[in-house]
Amino acid sequence: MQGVVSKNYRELEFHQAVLEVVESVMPVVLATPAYQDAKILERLVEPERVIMFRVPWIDDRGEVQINRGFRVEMNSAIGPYKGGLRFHPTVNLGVLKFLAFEQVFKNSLTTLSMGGGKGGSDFNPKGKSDNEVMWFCQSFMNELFRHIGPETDIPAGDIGVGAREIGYLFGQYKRLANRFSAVLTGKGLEYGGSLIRLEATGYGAVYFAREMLATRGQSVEDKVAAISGSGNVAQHTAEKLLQLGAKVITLSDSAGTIVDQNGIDEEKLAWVMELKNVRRGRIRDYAEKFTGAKYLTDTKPWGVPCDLAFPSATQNEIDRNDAETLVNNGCICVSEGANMPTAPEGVDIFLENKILYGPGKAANAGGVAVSGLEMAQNRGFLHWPRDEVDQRLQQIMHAIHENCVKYGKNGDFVNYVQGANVAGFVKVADAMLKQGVV
Ligand code: NDP
Ligand code: 2IT
Repeated sequence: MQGVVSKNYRELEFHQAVLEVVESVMPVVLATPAYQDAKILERLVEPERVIMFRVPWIDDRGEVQINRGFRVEMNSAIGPYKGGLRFHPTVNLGVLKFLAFEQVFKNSLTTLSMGGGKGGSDFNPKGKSDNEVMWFCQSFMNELFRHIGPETDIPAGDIGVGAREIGYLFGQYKRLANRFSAVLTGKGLEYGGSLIRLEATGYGAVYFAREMLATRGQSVEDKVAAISGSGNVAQHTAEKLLQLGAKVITLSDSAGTIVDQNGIDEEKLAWVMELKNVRRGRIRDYAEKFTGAKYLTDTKPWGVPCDLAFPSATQNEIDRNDAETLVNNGCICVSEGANMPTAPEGVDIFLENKILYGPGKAANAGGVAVSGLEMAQNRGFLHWPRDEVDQRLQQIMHAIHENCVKYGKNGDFVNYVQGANVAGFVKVADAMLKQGVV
């Protein structure tokens, strides 16, 4: 860890992600001399390649703007680099290295053949016109296109990159490469996208919660759920929870939280989707639209009593206090739609209190898993029906849960952090061993 900290100066999120994995897998590494001789851990923390580039573009007023673009190609031991693109002002190399590192183990858990990568830019899509977003995406792809390919590196969406951005990125790739290839996932259904990819991360996080609850003879039905965020993952977590009979009482964005003790039903959720995906508005409007709902400025949802929590916004959104509040208010299950949303001190609280805690690399793996299914369909020139993709997603989330139990069971308690880290690690480490020092 000392080496990681000094060599990756000030990349705090990257240190955090590495430390958590190292703590989990150390007993396995110590028990396996071959891993030590081959310096598997030392190699895992060094990206195979990092690409960093200038993204110049011209805004609607004619002013030149410059952003920074990145792609972190972390590990390709078990498949081509795979992982999303994030467009958000907080994006920097350290954040993308943490996300790429997490992606390596997450993708390993999916049971599919995908290595780990992540990319993005400090571009802020908020308040930009569709044209500005298009110019930016085209300029971003002008450099990225030479580094990606269906057998090399296949990006997808993440924060700030949804259907609109993937469309513009795909269009520019196709134009530059003169090839209609499966180089991105999350594509529109008209041009090679898969049914259920849009919904997959949120649905998967609920399926994972269902698996965890079943180990204690419980179900999602009639439970009260708090969700953070109001983007892709939060919306489809809410949708699946409603289908399974839970009551959803919160959503949020970076400015605050709405609490609706009457429940956010299908109709209200459809309104939120239109607000967020079409009008690109703020969640605070919900409280003005629906009587009985309140808006809490600058507040996260974790103070609202709930049975189930689905952090679905961003990293480190649950600190020690939030975790204590959740547990003290009776929360029995946390399933992470976001990547690393719980700070290490919060994770300790969940584990000490032995609640059902599903870390992001297991609980939100449904998104990238269906990306893998999109790639499989593209390879076969096929388009599977909605039910078939959904069934496969449920099977994958079940398999991930089983694997976490296999490596994380300790007496009658399952430590899903340990389970996910060790299960994800072993497959990648064994592949690296077999491929020699590369
Ligand atoms: P979206 O851009 O669709 O939505 C992001 C949501 O999170 C918005 O409500 C946004 O609020 C909020 N948010 C973003 N940054 C912050 C912040 N710093 N503080 C508070 N709230 C914030 O992204 P997704 O729903 O796709 O992603 C959400 C999380 O899920 C991320 O952690 C992502 O890495 C993870 N994830 C996504 C997958 C996918 O398939 N899309 C797959 C697996 C994980 P605001 O509008 O105010 O910015
Ligand atoms: O964090 C993630 O797993 C994603 N943003 C989805 C990645 C993908 O390639 O679908």
